[in-house]
Order: sequence, then C-alpha cells, then structure tokens
Amino acid sequence: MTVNNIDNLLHETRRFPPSDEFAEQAVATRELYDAARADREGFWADQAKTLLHWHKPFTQTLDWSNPPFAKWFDDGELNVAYNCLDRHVEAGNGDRIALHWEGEPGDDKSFTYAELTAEVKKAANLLTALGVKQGDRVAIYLPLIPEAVIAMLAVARIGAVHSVVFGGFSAESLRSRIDDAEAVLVITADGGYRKGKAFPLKPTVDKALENDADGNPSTVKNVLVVERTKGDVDWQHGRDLWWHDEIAQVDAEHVAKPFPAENPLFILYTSGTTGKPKGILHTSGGYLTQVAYTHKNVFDLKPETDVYWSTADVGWITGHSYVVYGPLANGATEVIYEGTPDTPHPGRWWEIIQKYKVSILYAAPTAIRTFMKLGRQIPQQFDLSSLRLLGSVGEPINPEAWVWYRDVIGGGTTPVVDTWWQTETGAIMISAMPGVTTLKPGSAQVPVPGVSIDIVDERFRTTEPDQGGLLVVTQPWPSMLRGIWGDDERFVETYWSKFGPTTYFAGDGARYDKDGDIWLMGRVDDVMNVSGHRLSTAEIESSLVSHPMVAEAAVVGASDETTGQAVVAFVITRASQADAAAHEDAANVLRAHVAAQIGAIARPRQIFIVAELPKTRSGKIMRRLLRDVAEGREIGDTTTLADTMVMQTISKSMR
Ligand code: 6R9
Repeated sequence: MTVNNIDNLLHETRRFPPSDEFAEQAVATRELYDAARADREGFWADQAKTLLHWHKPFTQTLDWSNPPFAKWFDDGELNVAYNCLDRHVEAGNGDRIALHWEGEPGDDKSFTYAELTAEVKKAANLLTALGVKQGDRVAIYLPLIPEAVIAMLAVARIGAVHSVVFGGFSAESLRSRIDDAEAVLVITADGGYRKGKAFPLKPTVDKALENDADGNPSTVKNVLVVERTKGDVDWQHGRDLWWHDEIAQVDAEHVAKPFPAENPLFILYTSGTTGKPKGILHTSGGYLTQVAYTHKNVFDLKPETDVYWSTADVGWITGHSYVVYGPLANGATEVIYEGTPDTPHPGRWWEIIQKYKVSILYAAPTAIRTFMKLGRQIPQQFDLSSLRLLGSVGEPINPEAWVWYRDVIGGGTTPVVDTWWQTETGAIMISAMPGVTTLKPGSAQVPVPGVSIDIVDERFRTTEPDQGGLLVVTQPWPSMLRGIWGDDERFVETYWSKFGPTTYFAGDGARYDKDGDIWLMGRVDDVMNVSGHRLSTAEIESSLVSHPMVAEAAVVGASDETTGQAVVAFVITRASQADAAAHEDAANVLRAHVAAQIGAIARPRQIFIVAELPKTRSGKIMRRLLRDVAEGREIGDTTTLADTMVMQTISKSMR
C-alpha cells in the first residue's frame, strides 16, 4: 500500500456515530441531557434517589450558601458499603459475581456479592475490635488483591475514612501521608507480585513507622498484615497483627449503620504545584451518586450481563471511583488484576479479557500506546470478541491511539469513550455518551448531563473555537472534593480563587472546536502527567535538592511518545563534575535517590548536570526553555531571562 498511514491518522477527521444496534440498547439516551438541562438540581436528586438506597431520605439537594464549601443531600443518611453490597444480596443477586480477581502469578479467586458482603462484614467487625471509630483515618497500603477492596469497604461501612497509598510509594511518602491524616491503623501485606517478582511491602511500612528525625512516633497503633507472598517479615508484637488470624476470631454478622451524607469517605493524596501532596477529601452521598451515575451511563452498564474491567490500581482515584465504588454500587461483575500488563507475556491483558469474557474495558492511553508499539499481532492471538465498549482515562488520548484501540482491541466496532476528570472531581465530568454522541477521536467532547463546564480566558470570557483557554466547572457537582484535608485555605486558594468562590479552576488547558466539542491540552500549572499519574515538578525538585550533592534543581515534563510526559531534571551540583563519566554517575545516583524518596514512578528519565539554570529577573525558573532543551527543540524566546547567555551555557554543558 502506498497510503501514508501516519499522515492519514494525524489528519484524522473520521466521525463515529453510534450504530443503530448500540443506540437501541443504550442505557443513556438524549432524554438524560434534556432532564439535566430542565432542572439540574432536580436531576441530581433523582439520580441520588434512583441509584442509591437511603436509610433516611434527604429533603435538601444542595446547600451552596457558603461557597466553595458545598453540602449535597445534607440531611439524608446512608451507608456506602451497604449500597455496594448488602442491598444487592437482599434484592436476590447474592449469587452474582462481584469480583473476579486475577493474581499476577496466575492464581485467581472469584467472589459473589454474598461472599464479598460476608468478608466485608467480618472486616468491619475486626476494625471495630481494633478500636477504629467513625471519622478515624485508616491508611491502606496494599497490592491489588481482594483485601484491598474488602478493606476499603469495611472502613466505609463503619463510617471511618480511608487513605489508600499506592504500593509503589516509598516509606517517606507513606509516612508523610500517615502523619498528615493522623492515621490510627495501617492495612498492608507482606508483599505483592509485580513483573514476575514478589516485592515486599511490610518492610516499607516498618520503616515508615519508625520515629521521625525529631524523634516523634507515628500516630499508628496497629498494623494489619495480609499474607500474600509468604515472604519473611519482621514483627512488632503488640502492634502487628495478621489479617487472617484476626478475621477468624470476629463475628460474621454486622449490621450497616447509616451515616450522614456528608460523612467523610476517603482522603486521597495527589500532587499539586507545591512540594507537599494534597489530601483530597471526598464524602459519601454525593460522591456515590455521581460515580454510580457515570459508571452506569458512560459505560452503558448492564449489570446482569456485562463483565467490566478497569485496569487501574486502587491507589489512584480511578481505582476508587471505577474499581470499587461505581461498579459495586451498580451491582456489576468486574475483574481486577494484580500485576503488570506484560507479565509473564505481553498478551497478558488480552488473555484476561478472553478468560473472563470482559465486555467493557477502561484503561489509560499510556498502556494503549505501549501495546501499539508492540504490534497488533499480540492482541490478535486472543479472542476479544466479548468487548463491546472501551474507555480511556488519565491523559489526552491521541487520535492514532484512539483509532488503534477501536480497530485492534475493539474489532473496529466498539465505541471508545474518552473520559476527563480528576482526583478532585471524584467522578467523570466530560465524556461522550456511547449511545448518543457521535465520537470524535482525540476529543473528550461534552460534559456529562448535570455537569457545567466552560473554557474561559484570563478575564473569564468564554473562548472562541480553536482558542486555547482554561477549563472551569461553573456549577457545583455531587462528587466534588469537599476540601484539602486540614487546609481549607489551600483548598480555596488552589481551586476557587482565580475566578471567584463559585468557579472551580481545574488547572487544565482546553479548547472548543467549531462543533463545541472540548479538546484537552494538558496542565497549565507545574503538574506533570506521566503514564496518567500526576507528579509535581516542585516535589521532585525538593527531593533532588535534599541530596547533599545538589545545589539547585529544575524539573520539567517533556513530551514522551509512550508515557505522555517524562520527568527530565536539570541539576547544578555542589562539587565540580568536570567529566562526562562523573556526570553520568551523579545522574544515576540522583535518579535512584528520587525513586527511593518518592517512589519509582517519580524517577527522572534523564538528569542533565548543568552549570546554570535559566531564570527570569524575578528569579523564576523558565521551565518553558528547559522543556525546549529536553524535547530537542530550537530554544524559544529568551528575552525575559536575567542572563540571556545562560541557555548557551546549558546547551554547551550538555554536549
Ligand atoms: C482521573 C485522573 C487528573 C489530570 C487532569 C488532566 C489529566 C485525566 C484526562 C486527562 C485529557 C483525559 N486527565 N483524564 N487529560 N484527557 N481524558 O486521571 O485523575 O490522577 O487526578 O489526574 O489528568 O490533566 O487534570 P488524576
């Protein structure tokens, strides 16, 4: 063939309207948009009533009298875990599979709704026996094993607050999150499996709980340890307890008590523009309403027949909203997988889809691009005909990857929904509805019914088509963050000050096209997006300068074909690092240092040892110029630099 495919795809203009067959059976129809437009608050009240069970019905939908502090369904009472478990059993669906869990080594286990409910009841009794009460914070540091889901739901069931910390984070990151939330309990495992190896977790917890540099103990009273890898563990008697020993001793019955709609459900830490991660706070009734609503409508869920798989880890917001709370609130059957996509072979994901007959897949563009590079012959070895809908999340999906995803994974027929949202928004905010929207590769397209979005300029005027602007949410939404844990001021300042206290500033750049569809253009602040995970430049910079070798550091997110962005650091060392070999040694030491301090995901792809950094006259590092260098581009406008020669010095020192 002489057709230049790459060129074709770069100018992708194809549109994909829903097939008649799909549209006829679709959960979400045009009426959803009409209903939300006619009465936004009434629409959300209806969703809350029809999707959830309220022990005590609410009479007030939204209290927005003190923005940006919102209260949704405030006088209502519910139990989040009851909504995800018991009520499905009581409705006669106890025998439906809730979870198909697949371990990386190939072990597996399935739980019906009745079985999962029974496990969570015992775990709730165990937490109570350990003294955990409503409002207490519990840190969860687990691999993706069933106990992760069970632990989260057990914490929710007793009205306590979980803080899940991704298993790839370091002891230091874990400790700072434990300290910030003053967690009383850590639930962890001896280890988990990744890339064909057992990796230990318990030693990281032990290290995190040591007295800090000032001699202060942590707030943690107990550590509950799930046995997963059977690796050796150190044991602190009185503090450490085996999950399986303890759970065997508690009562099997547990009655779920109602809690107020605004009872805190979880804290999840995410990177911001400063070095200190923010504890994003979500509450119960509004959050569960919107995650259930979006999971049902965006993914066109038929709980009786679909098998849903979100590949996210519970350490991220996608794992909270679309592995645990959304699917289980809707009574879905879902798959969770502990390991990496290429272990023990590069077709592992496709093998899992074939094995469980997955019909809905929700994954990140980074993964899709990696599979694209490996070639279509790998997925083609498996039967993927069960798939009927594909989703994307975490970063913009380029049209090439979108089309490949639909063609190769979706057999050329499945809709692909690109879903934009954030840890802070709690649930999907912008996405096509697969039975309604004509799909446009590369665009997240339209706000979901009930959500009000705009793209504005610095003066808060809606932008013209094809003019870049700032993405804002102009009306409160049920799953909105309720605050930053312990820091109301930072909450107001970060999200609700740029355009006043009723407009949420998302930190993303975006543009409308001529049809009014929304295209996301990446972060406008110093937050990077590496493989769909948020990292802060400031956090990595402060890790670098904490190393005695480093005098100054600047970090940028450089575009990367596979991971979206990659961490690239520019470092001025204290000692002279004259020759190239010394540079390389220093760079390797520093890469390892960042990985140990923050976690492997933050390890810079490249570190350049330089003599100077480009700064404005007010002393601000000009990351734009460093990004030019990191991406191998011609260096842009340098006229605002204090020292206009500095870029030449940098380019020279990198040669
Ligand atoms: C859910 C999640 C949020 C940031 C967000 C944006 C980027 C997420 C996206 C997307 C373009 C999409 N992002 N989904 N960008 N298209 N469909 O990823 O939450 O980890 O908090 O990241 O991710 O930049 O601001 P979180």
